Amino acid sequence: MSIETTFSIIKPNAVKKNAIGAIISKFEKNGLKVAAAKLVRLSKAQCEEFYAEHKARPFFGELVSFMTSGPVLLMALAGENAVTRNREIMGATDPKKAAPGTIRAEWGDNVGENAVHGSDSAASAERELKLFFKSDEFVNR
Ligand code: 3AN
Repeated sequence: MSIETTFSIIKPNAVKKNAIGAIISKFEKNGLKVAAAKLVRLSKAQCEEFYAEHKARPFFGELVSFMTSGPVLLMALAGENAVTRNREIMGATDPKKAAPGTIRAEWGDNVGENAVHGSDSAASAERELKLFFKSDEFVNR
């Protein structure tokens, strides 16, 4: 059994829909626990650093502007194979292609405004968690 911690963001469109509770409930029902959480409004600089690998992509400006458009919930999610499990619960990047019952199928609007972010590997999770949480903000339970 491999217990991991991954990084998750409930994006501005899902926060606006008042879906924070319903989305966390999906994670909890599927074996993930919230180990840290904060509701914040990200700055442009924070988003640009977070999405640095997408800097050259044509949608970068749109992505940063959307992610700074309203509050987001930043979370650390812990559980068995948390990185992969979180990606399964989120569904495909494009909500139109996301499997029924996944978060993006239910609350995503389009490929940019797709309700949630989740780290794509253990290495990304480590980098992303460090960007937004200090070590004393995690709770083991
Ligand atoms: P994922 O978040 O599923 O790992 P990536 O890494 O391909 O997907 O994309 C990172 C983020 O960039 C996505 N969450 C999405 O919000 C945004 N994005 C990806 N493709 C597009 C696109 N064609 N137009 C607008 N935003 C996009």
